[in-house]
Amino acid sequence: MAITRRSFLKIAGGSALASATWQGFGCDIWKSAARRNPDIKVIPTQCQGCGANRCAVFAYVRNGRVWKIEGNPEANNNLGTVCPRGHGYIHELYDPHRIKQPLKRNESGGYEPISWEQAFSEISTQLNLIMMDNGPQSVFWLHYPMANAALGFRFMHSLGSPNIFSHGSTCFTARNAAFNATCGGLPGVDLKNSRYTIIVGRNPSGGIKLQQMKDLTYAKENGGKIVVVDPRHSETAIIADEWLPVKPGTDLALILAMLNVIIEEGLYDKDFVKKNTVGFDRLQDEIIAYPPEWAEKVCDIPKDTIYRVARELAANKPTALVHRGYHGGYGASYKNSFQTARAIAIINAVIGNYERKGGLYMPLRPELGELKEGGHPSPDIPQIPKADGSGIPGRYPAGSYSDGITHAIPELALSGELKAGIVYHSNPARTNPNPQRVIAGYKKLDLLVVIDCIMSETASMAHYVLPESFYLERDDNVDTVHSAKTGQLTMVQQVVKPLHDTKNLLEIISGLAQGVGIGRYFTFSLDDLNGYRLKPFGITLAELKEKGLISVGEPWKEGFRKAATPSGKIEIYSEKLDKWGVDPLPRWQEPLVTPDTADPHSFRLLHGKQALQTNSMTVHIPILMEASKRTDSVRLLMNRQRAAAIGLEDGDTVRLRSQIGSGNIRVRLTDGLHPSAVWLPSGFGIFSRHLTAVYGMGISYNDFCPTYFDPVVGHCMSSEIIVRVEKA
Ligand SMILES: Nc1nc2c(c(=O)[nH]1)N[C@H]1C(S)=C(S)[C@@H](COP(=O)(O)OP(=O)(O)OC[C@H]3O[C@@H](n4cnc5c(=O)[nH]c(N)nc54)[C@H](O)[C@@H]3O)O[C@H]1N2
Ligand SMILES: Nc1nc2c(c(=O)[nH]1)N[C@H]1C(S)=C(S)[C@@H](COP(=O)(O)OP(=O)(O)OC[C@H]3O[C@@H](n4cnc5c(=O)[nH]c(N)nc54)[C@H](O)[C@@H]3O)O[C@H]1N2
Ligand SMILES: [Mo]
Repeated sequence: MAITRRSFLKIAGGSALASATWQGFGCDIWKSAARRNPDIKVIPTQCQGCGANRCAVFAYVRNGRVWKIEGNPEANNNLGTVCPRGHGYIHELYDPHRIKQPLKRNESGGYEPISWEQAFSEISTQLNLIMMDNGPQSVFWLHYPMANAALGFRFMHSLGSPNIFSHGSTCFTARNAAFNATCGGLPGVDLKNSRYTIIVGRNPSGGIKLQQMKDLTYAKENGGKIVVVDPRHSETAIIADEWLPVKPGTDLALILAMLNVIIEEGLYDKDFVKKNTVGFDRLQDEIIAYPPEWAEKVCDIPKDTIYRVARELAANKPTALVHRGYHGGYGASYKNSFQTARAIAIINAVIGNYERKGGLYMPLRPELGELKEGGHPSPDIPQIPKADGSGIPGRYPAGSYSDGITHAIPELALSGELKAGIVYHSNPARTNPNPQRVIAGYKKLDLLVVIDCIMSETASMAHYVLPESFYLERDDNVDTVHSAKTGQLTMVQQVVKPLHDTKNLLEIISGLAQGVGIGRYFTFSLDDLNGYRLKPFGITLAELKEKGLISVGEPWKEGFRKAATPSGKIEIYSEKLDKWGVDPLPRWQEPLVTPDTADPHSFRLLHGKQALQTNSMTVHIPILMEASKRTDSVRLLMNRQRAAAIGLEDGDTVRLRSQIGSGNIRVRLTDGLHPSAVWLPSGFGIFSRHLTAVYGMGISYNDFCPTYFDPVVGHCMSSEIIVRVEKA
């Protein structure tokens, strides 16, 4: 391991000293003095430095300038903290890269500023022509699903198109579909109270979720054990009691073997299994095929470790859990990711931890009020199947209507099925696999409109670019993202007036709606909409704006009642999957590709989050990029022994080649990585020529990833990449 216990203690000791000195400066006194300063306004809002967590924060404004944000201590997702990306992201407000007015592409490929009126009029004229010739389903909408996602659905449903997409097929759709099939939704994890936590391919310290890190450290301080299963010694592994360096793509074998031990040795929760699950007996029949003796040869974790960890997990039941994961391990990574996630949902059921303290629970999402109750009827859902085949038996049966398959868009554009698209808060040219193919597809569209704050790779291809006001400049939709064991309402609230000629999403959509004949669906203001959303709780918009966060509803109570599955129980065996021709029980399945063991240059290419950057959206922010440079993090991790075998030294530049792409990067050698893989931080590889300061900085795993669709949900299998690595 790269980090020995001694060196870890040294680091930990060092930072304790640093924070003691910081306290000595009287930082808290300074902070409370700042709060009392009448020149300083403190306005609650919601950070948008990543779409995933949307932390509730307080923005500090002096002389009309925002200079910092602080975390809201009551917020479930961040518990008073802000991550480096959140601190860095406020600088985008004043960033010269921002789009300052609507832009139209000219003949020579450059952009010219136009008025909003001209943009709305020309875009709607072109949409009308395209829909007249090809039908409304030839128009698609792609968004990062934020609090305002319902507006995109409303717009598309009013037009009559079902072709709405999120980035899910590149992030989480395997996991979501598996938990939906098993327990009818995506549970939360009570890490704080768990006595024994196994985290498989999730890294809340680098793929940041602040509340989870706080909960993990709390549990650890109180004697809980943490086991991290990751081919890489991740930032979360640093605080774990145990790191299991699994062979990438084989977690399914590990979980099946743990199920084997727990079931064969009778360590499961018999009462819970009997009352609340279906199909346990069929799992019991099949699981004998997967003993730890078999699994160790597949996943590289010794059989004795598998026996011990399985027994320890069961011994702590039901106050124990296997994390529900997110992206890296099985969100959209491998051909077997759907079944890996199913096995993880099932192992939690077998130890009876659903709706138990220290286990899994369904977050208490408050039911927001709807526009239709305010006299604004919803458009009908179009009775046309989605063009990508998601949710259609025989194609991608477990795919979801609301996420779709985002990386199918370029294929559907190339085939002529999709003709026009609006992309909101998403950057598929950089975040989808196989960029050459993505660019070819998006370029073939007759009309591409991108709504962003900067000239992303995708915006740089658009016919029209519409600038949304930055989050600190706008109000947005009331949000429930913080809901966990309590329901919580938050919102993005305007902190300063827009600096440029920009609008919020509702204003942009309403502007387009008039010209395409669906204006009657958009006759409300954002304040109206938020008022309807809040109505069921008897809370006014003014109250929410003042407090920034309000908890609503009854708090969570222990006790499993009913799952939102066809049987009302947790489905260990799934009839529905069987009907679709998908394995109804998790069974071992190889990943799609395997490195060539005879070739010392052959590796699997893995990727992952780094604490300083978000997806493709922050690298151009100078303070964050500077931090990445100072920590020298634009590097490819490689196992030290494997590097030695091909004559590489730390810092050497290597050339990576896959079946679809190539690129150069410096290596960082480590003992903390499974020898079969190399690992790339996922924020770099920016190729928008408009982002001059970071153009060409680093490479992205997408440059190497072929266009794949897994057969169950159509996700992109972003870790099924083999690369040859040679000294450049
Ligand atoms: N700093 C930062 N935080 C973020 C984001 C960001 O861009 N930057 N993005 C947000 C978003 S959109 C998401 S989806 C989440 C993602 O959050 P995570 O899923 O936690 O993040 P990842 O880094 O993608 O993957 C987690 C770990 O999976 C490991 N892994 C890779 N392959 C395998 C495997 O085969 N088996 C196992 N067991 N482990 C494997 C990686 O080494 C990595 O350490 O993070 C969110 N938070
Ligand atoms: N290269 C690369 N590819 C990835 C990943 C990665 O880390 N790196 N991660 C994978 C995962 S886990 C995910 S979730 C997806 C995410 O993929 P995307 O959905 O493409 O998300 P982001 O990369 O976060 O890009 C969001 C875009 O929204 C813009 N934006 C930011 N704030 C606002 C705003 O307030 N309004 C508007 N209108 N636009 C805004 C940003 O400038 C950026 O262009 O990518 C997947 N693919
Ligand atoms: Mo994600």
